[in-house]
This record gives sequence, structure tokens and C-alpha cells, in this order.
Amino acid sequence: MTQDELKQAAAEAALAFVVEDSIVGVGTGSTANYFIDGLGRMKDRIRGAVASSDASAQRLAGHGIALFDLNDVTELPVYVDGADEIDGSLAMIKGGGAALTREKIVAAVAGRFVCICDASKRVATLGRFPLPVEVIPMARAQVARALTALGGRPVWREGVVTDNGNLILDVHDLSITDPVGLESEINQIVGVVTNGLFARRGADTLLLAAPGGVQRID
Ligand code: ABF
Repeated sequence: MTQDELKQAAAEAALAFVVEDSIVGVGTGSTANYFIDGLGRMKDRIRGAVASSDASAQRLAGHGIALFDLNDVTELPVYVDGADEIDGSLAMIKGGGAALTREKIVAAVAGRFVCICDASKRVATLGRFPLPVEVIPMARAQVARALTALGGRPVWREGVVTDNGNLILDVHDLSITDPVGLESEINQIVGVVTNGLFARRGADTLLLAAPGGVQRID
């Protein structure tokens, strides 16, 4: 199976977690896109969706799925999204697609976070994938210095502006043995909007696709 087929298999498995007549939280990225396409086939059985990015909103709208503003939603039973890395405690690195802030906000509202991944995303220790950090533009250099002091090597993702009008620093060379602690520590740096560690609120369920099938890990 190709990596794309594995992503699609994980995404299809997530459709079983969608609650009838509910509003569904929808992530961003190529794996989430397969989920959106699957959701399109069952659009008559849901009320609609909250999207974590403009790109996902457009794809959902293309399938005729109603879009809701998160501020108008009180119940979001399920949020389905991919990840860049996920460890054994279901802590993740996200943000390779620069949508981390909206992803984290939608995930915070959701009752259950279902992470959909091909097996290449599963790691013993987070950090081989550079950790994305969204920063207020005027704070870029100051935040980079603070991240360097934490032992990382921040690289400005030049040319990328997030849906919120901010910048991304990708932090290389981190071996993240305490994801919850590091997530909190980076959040304390003035000028950081969000960091791509999803550990304080990790995934509740991982659907991990390998050639032998999709494994569910809770
Ligand atoms: C989103 O999409 C991001 O948080 C993560 O960066 C990325 C994963 O992308 P893909 O599914 O294309 O590998 O979930």
C-alpha cells in the first residue's frame, strides 16, 4: 500500500466515530482531506462541521457540508485530524500545515480527539519532526532567542503567513521527553501564540494505518 492509501484507510476508519446529527470538528492536511471526502458521502447524517483552517472549510463547502463558526457551537462530540508525529501517550506534534492554532482551539472544544495517521507518524520520542511555533510577527526574533535558550534550533518558515496573520518558527534538534512540560514552557514565552505540541490535550483515540490494517489505540 502507498502512504496515501494508508492515510485514506485511517480516514475512512474515523467515519465510524462520527456522531449522527452532530457537528463534526474537522482538521487540516492530506489525511484530514480524505476524512472530509468521506464525510461528504454521509453529509445527510450530520448537521455540519467546524473547520480548523480556511483550506478545510473550502473543501467541506465543496462537498455541500454546512460550516459552523466555533463560537456558535456548544457541543462538538468528535474532532478528527492528522498529526506530524504521535507518541505512545498519544501526545502529538502538529502544525506542519501551519494550522496549529485553530486545530488546538477546535480540539479544546471537542469531546473526543480522533487522530488519523499512517504508521510512519508513530514515534517513540517526539522531536524528529521540527516543532512548529506560531508567533506574533514583531516577536519573531525574541521568540527565536528564547527557543534557542531552551536547546532548540528555530528556523523561520519564510513566506508562510498563518490564517491568523502570524509567522511560524520550526524548532529543530529537540528530543522531547516531557511533552506536557515543554508545551507549557513554550506557551510562557511572550509573543508565542501556540506551539505544535498537543500533549496537555492529546488524542483520545489513534487510528494508525499499516499495511496489515488500521489499529485502534486508546
Ligand atoms: C494537520 O496536518 C497538521 O497538524 C499536521 O501538521 C498535518 C498532517 O498532515 P498530513 O495528514 O498531510 O500528513 O493535521
